[in-house]
Amino acid sequence: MDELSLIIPAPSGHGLLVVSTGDLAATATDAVVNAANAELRGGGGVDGALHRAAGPELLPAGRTIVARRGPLAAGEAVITPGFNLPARHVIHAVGPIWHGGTHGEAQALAAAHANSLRLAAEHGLAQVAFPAISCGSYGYPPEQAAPIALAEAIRGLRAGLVREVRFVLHGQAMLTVWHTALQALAGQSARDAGDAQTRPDQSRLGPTSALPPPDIA
Ligand code: AR6
Repeated sequence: MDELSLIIPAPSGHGLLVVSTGDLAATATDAVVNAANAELRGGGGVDGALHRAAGPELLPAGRTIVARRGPLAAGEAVITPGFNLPARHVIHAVGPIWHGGTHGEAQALAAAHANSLRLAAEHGLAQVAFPAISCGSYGYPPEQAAPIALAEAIRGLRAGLVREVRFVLHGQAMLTVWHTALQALAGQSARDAGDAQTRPDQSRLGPTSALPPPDIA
């Protein structure tokens, strides 16, 4: 599995950002984030994969939450147990449907990530694994989603909300997009070098040991 990781300074010690390919439904972590729909009614893509692996209890767990508080708006997130998943919890985040980029998509995508990390912190969870939210059926261009997702992950790690954020992506093409976005984010802050380092031993994707630190706070 190709994997790229970045160490992020945090209030106590450091946080770790990992970008890899893989199957989110097979990822052992404190919480996986589901790219859910507003009614938490299950679906295709990563949602379908998580429901299949979690077993039949996940659907009613989500439905109970929606019955209590109503459908989720884009950008909102709620949490359930992981049931039969290797992950202990599922954070169900609703990403925006892409309508051309002028309908608040970027703000909603950022909020979906930020709210997921806040929820993890509130539940004392240290590790969170995300898919490429909105980049499948919801049609968000991955090249535009990746910088937003990564920036929010880095922001959450810097704030010490969680200790590890992992992006588990489907396919090499998506991994390349995330990798490129990470390098671009880091490049923006090259002048502030010195407060983050890559782990070159885990980087098999290119010149990542020279990656300057992101500074997107
Ligand atoms: N592990 C990691 N990533 C995956 C997996 C997996 N097992 N399966 C798919 N992906 P999507 P969205 C990738 O469509 O765009 C559902 O029906 C996939 O290749 O799952 O937010 C929901 O119920 C893509 O890159 O989520 C909603 O109605 C990324 O995950 C709607 O789709 C996200 O694709 C949400 O659409």
